Amino acid sequence: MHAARLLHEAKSIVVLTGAGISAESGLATFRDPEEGLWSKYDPMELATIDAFERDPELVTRWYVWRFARAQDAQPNPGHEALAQLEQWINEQTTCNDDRSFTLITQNVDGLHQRAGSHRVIEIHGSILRWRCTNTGAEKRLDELCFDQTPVPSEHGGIMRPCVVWFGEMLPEKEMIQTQQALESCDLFLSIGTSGQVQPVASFVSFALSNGARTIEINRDPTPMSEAVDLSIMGLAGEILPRVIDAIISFE
Ligand code: BV8
Repeated sequence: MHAARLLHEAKSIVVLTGAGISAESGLATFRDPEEGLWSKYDPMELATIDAFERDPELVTRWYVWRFARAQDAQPNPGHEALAQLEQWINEQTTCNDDRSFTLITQNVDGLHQRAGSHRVIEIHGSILRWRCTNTGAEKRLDELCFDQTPVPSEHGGIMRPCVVWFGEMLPEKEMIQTQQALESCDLFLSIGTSGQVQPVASFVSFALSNGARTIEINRDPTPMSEAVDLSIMGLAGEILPRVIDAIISFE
């Protein structure tokens, strides 16, 4: 498989994932319609500071519901394959064969870490961490009580999820880590993202301009499908395990 050969030869791999990699864990993506209570709400409208300021109770309840779904979900073979790839690269890295692996995710569900991935940059934050709107003091979600929503903080504010909402800047530390990884990568693999949200959607162009080879694995065509070296249409949970098995079989 061509993708496996490119990944096997790469020295510095950057993987970008979007909501599509969690779809086979049963978590709705931003563009596939949700069922039930939340189907009448547009995630693009709810994931904003304006929505939170307008109706903090509704937005808090939405994130509590999304967290409960994420907690009940299990990492799928796509998540597990990426954790296996990171482990394989770490095993290949010796003193004279310096390889690196970086996983940048737009997802806030924590499934990559639960699958065993370690070097994960949560470029849009995480619903597992919440912070006070007054002081920024953070607490883990399991330290909070959601009997009352929005959740009052100990500092006279209310608690919000540590996610990046539309209209908010991306976290500086994660952006610096991302830029460093993109500058040095020789292979960029995009999985399960529609490539609609900036600035993340521009990462592939940045990698291309730095001479990296580029692969996309996605259920549907995206704006990057024409630009990448290899665009593979299909389900991440089916394709990624086959790619990783092929890489390891090259040895
Ligand atoms: C910023 C965290 C600077 C929260 C998210 C006007 C005013 C303000 C800003 C803007 C503006 N106009 C444009 C902008 C910039 C804006 C933006 O890009 N808007 C878009 C809508 C045009 N971006 C921002 O605001 C960013 N900040 O620019 O700061 C600034 C500041 C002020 C003013 C101007 C500029 C912040 C963006 C971050 C928002 N937060 N998430 C939460 O999760 O609740 S975004 C959220 O949506 C996700 O994190 C992700 O990034 C995005 C959803 O995209 P995907 O993950 O790709 O999911 P999607 O459903 O779209 O696609 C899934 C794909 O998977 C599909 O292609 C499908 O085919 C595929 N798939 C499905 N199943 C499978 C599969 N593939 C493989 N296997 C499967 N089984």
